[in-house]
Amino acid sequence: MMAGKAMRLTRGDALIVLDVQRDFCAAGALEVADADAIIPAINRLIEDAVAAGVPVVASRDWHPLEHSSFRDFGGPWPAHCVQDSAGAEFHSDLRLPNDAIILSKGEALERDQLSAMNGTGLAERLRRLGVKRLLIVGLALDVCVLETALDAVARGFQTHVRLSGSRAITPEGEREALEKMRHAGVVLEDG
Ligand code: VGL
Ligand code: ZN
Repeated sequence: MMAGKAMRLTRGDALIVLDVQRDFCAAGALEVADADAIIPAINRLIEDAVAAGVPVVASRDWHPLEHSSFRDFGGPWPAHCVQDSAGAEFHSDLRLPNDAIILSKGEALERDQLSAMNGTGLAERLRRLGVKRLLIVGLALDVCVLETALDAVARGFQTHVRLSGSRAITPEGEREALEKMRHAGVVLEDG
């Protein structure tokens, strides 16, 4: 895999932290293996972002109780990140700044919304803030991170994904996601 150099957050950047919620972490309803291990790296990036005056965006998967992505309602996933449930809370070790931009997704009953950059207004909001380059971390690498990164590139952002701040649901999913992102021009940072 081609790996890019780890970028240093500076003016014109934004840090995007995707779905670091209890249901995707240890003992969660849709547990991603080793997810808890990424939290210290993400917290360090948040500190860097705050020090550099860079916006921090945190998305959360935020599903209604009978969401169509849940197995009981014809979807591929076990029920997860149900609105206002404990599993939908951000991991308690995640240290988000008070002025983080919190973005909910997956609220519509009949369709899933895996990308934080499709139908959320995020791209426009970041452009208004003068953001041109994104550093993306979070869960899951082969689902939300993949879809968000591809949308970000399509919307003209220089897009980096830091792999030490992300984990995939499956190894095959990870391989495919890395290939798709690399092909689209996403910088995959292994630092
Ligand atoms: C996600 C599976 C189901 C994600 C959301 O945010 O990566 N994955 N719903
Ligand atoms: Zn979901």
